[in-house]
Amino acid sequence: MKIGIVCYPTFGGSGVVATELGKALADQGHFVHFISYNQPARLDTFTENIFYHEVIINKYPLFAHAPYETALAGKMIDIVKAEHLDILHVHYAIPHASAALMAKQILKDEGIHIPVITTLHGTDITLVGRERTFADVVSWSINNSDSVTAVSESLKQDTLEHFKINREIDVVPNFIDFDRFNKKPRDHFKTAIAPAGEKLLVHTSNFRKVKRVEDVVEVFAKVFPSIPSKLLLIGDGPERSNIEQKCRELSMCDHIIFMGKQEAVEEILSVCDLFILPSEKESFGLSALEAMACEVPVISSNTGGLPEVNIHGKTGFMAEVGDTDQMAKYALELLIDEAKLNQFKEAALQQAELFALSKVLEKYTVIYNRHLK
Ligand code: GMT
Repeated sequence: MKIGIVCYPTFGGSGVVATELGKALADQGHFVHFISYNQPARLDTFTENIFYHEVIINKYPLFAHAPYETALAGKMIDIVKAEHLDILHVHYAIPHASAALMAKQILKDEGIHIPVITTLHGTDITLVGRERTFADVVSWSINNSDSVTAVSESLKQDTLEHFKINREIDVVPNFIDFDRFNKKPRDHFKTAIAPAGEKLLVHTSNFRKVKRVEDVVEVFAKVFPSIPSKLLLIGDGPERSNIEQKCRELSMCDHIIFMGKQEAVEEILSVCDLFILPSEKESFGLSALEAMACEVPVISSNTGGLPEVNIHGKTGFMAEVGDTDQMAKYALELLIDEAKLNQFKEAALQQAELFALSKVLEKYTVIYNRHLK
């Protein structure tokens, strides 16, 4: 198959899932063409059947805002025709789905049929997509795609509840590549970060408001007096200075390490004891799954698709959004009881195995095959 994948090129979850999916499809022998405004962050090695096509918008004095959607549709048309693509798989509804449908319509007028698969990832439905300016376009794009997938049952229900949807949505969960995400023996690294054997709590995200990273700091500040520990914050983003301020207010700066954006996040996860994800909204929580694959239990909020990933009382615990007291209690329950912590670590790995790449890849190829002539 020749597959066009449209995604955001950033470290954000939808871009990561799209890129890893493309790489896995290429491993199976398919030809994969990525279309985006930058080279996807995880597309970092040369593979002979993976191609990257950049969407470039020339500056023009009239453009207060660059017309990305039009440029993207134009690029899709060009690549579908030049590379004889069989399918376009777009990740994140805005503006990828509507741009793909514009491309589809234009190609149809030229006698070319191209099926469009749209994968909904989260904030395209639960946050930004709901804004009045976007909602009707999102509904239309969902209704007119050839297939639509959502990364969790919760996201599917959210979509049906908040948009005018008149079609089926398939749930295809996010996945984990165990070749990369597994617990690695990195004792030297652990000794360097936690020389006195401190417990390591960790959080990774893009530091957007929706992630509530300040709650992570609060949870840590409530755990710290009872157990020698450190907090590792991986990532960066718009809330960084507010988070730093929170660390200062709580006098926790000496025990919290801002690690910035890290490529080899699995190396760091491998030496950690507990992953904290207190998001306001989270359609799936890929970062939690990555932690679990590295045998790190999760303390999360009970929101969106998180209960489908983090099993309360087994792979970690969940508390209501903002309830940092309860999250800290749960964290301590595990951190002070080594046997219980180890039991949760094992269960986290077992749960992550349900989302192994091979199982999920199959679901996408079944959907693609539905639309091939
Ligand atoms: O969570 C983010 O900030 C990134 C965002 C994205 O669209 O890139 O992630 C969303 O998609 C991920 C992959 O499907 C999911 O694992 C995340 O839960 C989801 N984020 C939210 O719903 C807030």
